[in-house]
Amino acid sequence: MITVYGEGRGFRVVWLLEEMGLPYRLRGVDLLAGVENDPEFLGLNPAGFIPALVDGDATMVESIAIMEYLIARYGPTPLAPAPHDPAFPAYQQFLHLGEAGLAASIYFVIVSQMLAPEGERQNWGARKALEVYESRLGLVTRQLARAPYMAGESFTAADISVAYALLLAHMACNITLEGAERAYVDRVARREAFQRALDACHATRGWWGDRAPGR
Ligand SMILES: N[C@@H](CCC(=O)N[C@@H](CS)C(=O)NCC(=O)O)C(=O)O
Repeated sequence: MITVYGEGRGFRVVWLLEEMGLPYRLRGVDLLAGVENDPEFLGLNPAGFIPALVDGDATMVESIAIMEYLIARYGPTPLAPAPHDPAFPAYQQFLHLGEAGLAASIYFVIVSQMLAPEGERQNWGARKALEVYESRLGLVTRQLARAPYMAGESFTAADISVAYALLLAHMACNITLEGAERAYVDRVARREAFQRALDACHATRGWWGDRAPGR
């Protein structure tokens, strides 16, 4: 049985598992309660961040790497175009841009706003991270002017990567979703697998509340 540890970016992994129809178990990890109180999880990921995945003998971290593993191990799936497919370069680019360009940047804006001591909330690093997020978002906006999804005409795992980052920025940072981005997030969130993932991810659902798309 596949076990996903922790929500946060683990929502991407759960969403992918729902899209692929793979059975899994979600085991919560409460970072706010202090990961040092969760020795079982620290045994899997001594660095203490979520999500982690355990599948038989395989233990992994990094949500995008985990998605690539699941696709390679349990695919093929239409969620990932093959390398010779003309959609593949855009797929690969946006799969990674969703984390490396978008979520990883906005995360430091969020933790600065929510967790930094009062006098350190407005800092150069957080402002730069927001600038990086906004510049990478420009690539998403340009793609949405050309096609309904990140890889073109079909929904793929690149949309799981990018749409999660847009939702994270919206929910945690009040970055308004407008126009094509709003329509895009609403479109992917109407997928049954997204709604099943939201049902499974209690912490995410509790956090997003009524603002969760499709609720
Ligand atoms: N690039 C990683 C980011 C993981 C990450 O930063 N997770 C956050 C919550 S969503 C976390 O665990 N933060 C606590 C920490 O980094 O110590 C991924 O995509 O899985």
